[in-house]
Amino acid sequence: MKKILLIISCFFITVEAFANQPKDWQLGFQNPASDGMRDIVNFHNNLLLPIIIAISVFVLFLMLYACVRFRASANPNPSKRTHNVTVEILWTLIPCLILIVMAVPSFKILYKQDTIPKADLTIKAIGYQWYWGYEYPDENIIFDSYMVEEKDLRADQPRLLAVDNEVVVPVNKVIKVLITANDVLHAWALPSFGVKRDAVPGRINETWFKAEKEGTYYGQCSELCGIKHAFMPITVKVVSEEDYQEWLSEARVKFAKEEIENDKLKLASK
Ligand SMILES: [Cu+2]
Repeated sequence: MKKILLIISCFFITVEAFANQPKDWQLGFQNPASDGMRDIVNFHNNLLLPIIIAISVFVLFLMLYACVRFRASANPNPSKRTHNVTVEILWTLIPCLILIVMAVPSFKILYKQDTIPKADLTIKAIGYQWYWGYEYPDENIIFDSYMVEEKDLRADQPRLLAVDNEVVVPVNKVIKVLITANDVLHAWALPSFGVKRDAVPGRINETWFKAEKEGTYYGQCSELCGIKHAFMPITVKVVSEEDYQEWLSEARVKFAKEEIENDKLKLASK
């Protein structure tokens, strides 16, 4: 009963309550937090869903109609007809037209996602088996981001989604993400931003987002990459410009690239 009430309440609670991460009994997409994701959600809700529902209802009607109208008891002598040119032209043309109607806005969204505006900040995400490494090339920052084990979770951290070192980015800024991998294919995906790109070893893919709301956003590796594929989440913290500058000054010391490289050199020479 409780579950039924919960499902029903899902339809009425404002979207705001479902921000940033997947929820129990969730239907549909996570809340959009960028323009790109809003386009995707609108495209899905206002165009794809109505078409899909209309086709399903129509096919169901045809099936029921055929079952009743042409049942054996009412039709002792079944028709032997095999071809009907008009019907065949129609059932080829109409699906083509439906596909064209869907393709036009779909390509519009794809092209919009593909054109990266002038970036305010560039970050680089590197997929490893099985964690993500991040670099802020202009800030000389580099760090690894591991999932927080269940036993170590803080009360506010979701299971299988929280990481030890989050990516921190300022709100309302164009963030360009360079994505690559070091071993096998991974994919860097953040549903709230409408971002998903393969991380391919030896090649750099790029994407971008502009987060409109402060908050913590969760994503996951979305390319089957091995036994711990499910345990390399992505956490992006969107903060105000001041908080970002504060984080930056700490991170420049804590995650300084030279320090880490020097450490590795020291280890190597030992
Ligand atoms: Cu992966």
